[in-house]
Amino acid sequence: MAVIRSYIAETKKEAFDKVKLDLGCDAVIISTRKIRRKGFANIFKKPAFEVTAVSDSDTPQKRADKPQAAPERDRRIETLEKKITQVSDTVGKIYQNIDWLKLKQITEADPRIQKLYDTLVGNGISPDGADKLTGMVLEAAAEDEDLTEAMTRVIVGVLGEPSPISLNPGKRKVVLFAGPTGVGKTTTLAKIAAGFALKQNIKIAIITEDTYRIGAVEQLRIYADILGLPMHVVYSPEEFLKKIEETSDFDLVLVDTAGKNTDDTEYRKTIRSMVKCPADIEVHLVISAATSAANTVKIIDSYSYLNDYKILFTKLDEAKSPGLIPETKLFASKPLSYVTYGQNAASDISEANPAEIAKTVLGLT
Ligand SMILES: Nc1nc2c(ncn2[C@@H]2O[C@H](COP(=O)(O)OP(=O)(O)OP(=O)(O)O)[C@@H](O)[C@H]2O)c(=O)[nH]1
Ligand SMILES: [Mg+2]
Repeated sequence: MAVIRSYIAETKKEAFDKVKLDLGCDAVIISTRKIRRKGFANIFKKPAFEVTAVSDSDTPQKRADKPQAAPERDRRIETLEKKITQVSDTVGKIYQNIDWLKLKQITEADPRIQKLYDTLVGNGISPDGADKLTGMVLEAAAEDEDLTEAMTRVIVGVLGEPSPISLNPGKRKVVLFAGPTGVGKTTTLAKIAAGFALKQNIKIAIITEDTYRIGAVEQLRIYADILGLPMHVVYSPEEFLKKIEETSDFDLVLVDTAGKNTDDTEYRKTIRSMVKCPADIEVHLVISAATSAANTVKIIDSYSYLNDYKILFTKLDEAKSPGLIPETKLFASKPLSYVTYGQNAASDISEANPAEIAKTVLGLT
């Protein structure tokens, strides 16, 4: 019975050698072609060669070519032959299961995917992040779809639905800003307070537990005075609870926290006890967009003790690109709230806009 098998190798010669080894010198080559191996890791590799050959299994070359040998050697060769046949059968099965249509798309998409990858990396996404995003595009892109459009769609999807502060009439909302030192927690709180105070007729109060840094209370008091808002300083979780009770008739209570190393166990304890208070507290984790991806992973890790929070990116004006935002969203499932891009207290803040972020990251703006 005739046997038809395919062999894949880096070069044509290697593929021919495999044919000879497995089917013998009598095997007839019926096709050779360049292929790309499946798997995203192989996209940028050189194409491989696939050679398909046919042979009469009743007259294996192996036996004809074989020099007369001792029975022991024959036995070992036979075992080896069996093993090779098994391996080549397995390879054949794998080959049959390859999604050729997908592979064709990948092959055709190569230069465009490479270009997208370069753009992402050039705009602050790590090689790993760019790998993930381009991989997602290959999965998500419809046939003939423009890949930049598909990538925009993928990034918008990764960024998810933004979740800025929303107020329910008659229900007070407490919003707490946490995050590493100097990222802009206090300034952002003032920006948000200003935005709500100017646009809506609502009662706002400010609470700060940042009695740690010199000048922190004064800094916030200046903002509170300008906006005409009451401000309370608390020195312990108990005092915080008391103030939360006292501000129950407010619409929005904004809480500032001290900037400390996020690994600081005391800081963790403080935030945890504040969040545990009976009022429903919405935490916004403030991260500077100029932070490195590696440090952001650490920051997100150090907040894993909180079930729920939103991520707020500051200092986009200081970052080369908003690449850190989709990068972060690849490993942190929390929703985005706001982005800030300057030191002006009343402006330089807006709700996170996924389409805009995606366009900037793709160099389309
Ligand atoms: N360029 C730029 N600077 C900002 C932005 N937001 C805040 N800043 C500046 O960053 C510095 C620190 O801001 P703060 O609001 O004090 O930061 P913080 O997180 O409260 O700091 P700590 O309380 O000390 O942890 C200030 O000089 C702010 O003006 C921003 O979006 N862009
Ligand atoms: Mg502060």
